[in-house]
Amino acid sequence: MKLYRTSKGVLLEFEDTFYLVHSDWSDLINSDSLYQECESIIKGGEEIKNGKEWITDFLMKPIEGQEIWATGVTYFNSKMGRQEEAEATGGGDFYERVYHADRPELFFKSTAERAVGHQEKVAIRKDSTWDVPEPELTLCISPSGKIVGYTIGNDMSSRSIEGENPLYLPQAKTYDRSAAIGPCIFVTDKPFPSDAKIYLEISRDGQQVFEGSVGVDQIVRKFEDIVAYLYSHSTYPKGCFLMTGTGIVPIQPLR
Ligand code: DO4
Ligand code: MG
Repeated sequence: MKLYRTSKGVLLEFEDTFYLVHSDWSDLINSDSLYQECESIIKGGEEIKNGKEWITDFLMKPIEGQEIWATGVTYFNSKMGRQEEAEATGGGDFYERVYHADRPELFFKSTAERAVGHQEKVAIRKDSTWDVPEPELTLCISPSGKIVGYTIGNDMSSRSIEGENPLYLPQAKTYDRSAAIGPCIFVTDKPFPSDAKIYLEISRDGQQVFEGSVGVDQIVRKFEDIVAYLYSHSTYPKGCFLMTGTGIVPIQPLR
């Protein structure tokens, strides 16, 4: 089941049919029983015939006041890429250590206001010479710490700033339009499909300059463990989104 936030109202898509949802977006995605609520919306049967048009023409980012957090170095590829680049500046060891440690890397990524939605433009810093998109499975987490849904996130990163010194990470990661999220929230009562794959294609002027893919089963941590660290000494009254790290690392600066 997929939930979309549009300027005409909230829509639930199930088996190619769209249903109107009468709840406020944040109240809805903050519910610990989101899956059951979606089931009753379908039973209610208020179908919207031109739902496809709503999600094409009136789509909004699926986030209102939630914070976006991110974890990293959760895939071997990310650990290796960053380790190599930080070796020159003496920071390589941190990535090796965090990859194996109990405590995950967690960093604040974005407020809802700074983030953009599906097919909106992200930004590249003017003071950066190497920039990559990081396509990441993103968890939608309720205020109680329950994972209620999933979406797609782009953790845009300045690799040149991050590579210069790990202490520059907040500047490499957090700036206006550095996070993209959406298009929808995928709701399931089963564990996230372990055979799901993430694909990335980068094109310049219509020419493909990079493509890559990774299976989400390559993540070395359990989602619940990362969420436990995130929620251990912080509250999220409006819920929160958590990007789960990238496994696709373009190695060359692309021009
Ligand atoms: O430690 C740097 C950031 C890691 C990251 O964003 C990722 O692995 O996705
Ligand atoms: Mg990342």
